[in-house]
Amino acid sequence: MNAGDFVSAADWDAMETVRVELNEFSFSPENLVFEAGKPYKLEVVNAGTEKHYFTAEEFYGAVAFRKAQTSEGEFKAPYFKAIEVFPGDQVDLYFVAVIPGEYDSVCTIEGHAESGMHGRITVTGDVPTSPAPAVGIVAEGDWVQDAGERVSAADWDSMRTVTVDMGEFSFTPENLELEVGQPYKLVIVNSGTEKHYFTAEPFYRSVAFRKAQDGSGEIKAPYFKAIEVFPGEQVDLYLIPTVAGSFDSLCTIDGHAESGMHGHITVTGA
Ligand SMILES: [Cu+2]
Repeated sequence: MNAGDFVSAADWDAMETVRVELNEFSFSPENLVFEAGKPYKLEVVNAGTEKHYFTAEEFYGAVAFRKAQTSEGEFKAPYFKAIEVFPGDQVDLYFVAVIPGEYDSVCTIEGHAESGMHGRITVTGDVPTSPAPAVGIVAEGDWVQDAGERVSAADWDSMRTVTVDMGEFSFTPENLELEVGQPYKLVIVNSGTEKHYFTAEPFYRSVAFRKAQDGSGEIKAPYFKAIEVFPGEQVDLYLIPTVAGSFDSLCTIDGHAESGMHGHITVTGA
């Protein structure tokens, strides 16, 4: 719950980089070891020819995430549920290892684990004391708890695509109008020359997320705290609004909101 404290306290200059390669059909290396209290960048590289997952939900719940990063952008979330990497692409996970233990990693695509795509992650050392972890209960998390059911039940063939274009310094359109229960692909394009955020935390907490997707892979999380898109790149958010209301969106980079990078998301319906 206090992942932010670990991320702030960590010495990111001392970050260690660890790489895991996904292949047909193995994780290489099969076993990863991290030390509690230390910051890491885990490069999840798909060196194969098919899409693969690096899923380790219990491990993902035992670390303090700073972000996931691709060549398209950055994703901030309380934790990640699954990471899918496209062939030849890479997703980097930045975190501080927190809770010692043994965790499983697996590719959840049918038949892949059985063919060898599984591994072990060990976090060594003692539970950090300064800061000390405040461990939350996922089932009590302040987000849409039945998102999985809503995503499965939805008719994604009826999905609507809504595009927001970010530039210096505006969101176009400034106002988005969405409906409760309707599946959307929210396309966030950065057609500017600088990095920009599309941050709308209360909105993101109020929707059922299916996934975020970009050219590198797919990222699943209970919700996203912030999405950053690099210049010339694009991130797609697949989601279903569940609550009517009016929400703010903004770019959280210093000075950008004041210069015009803000907007509204209005959700109507039941
Ligand atoms: Cu900006």
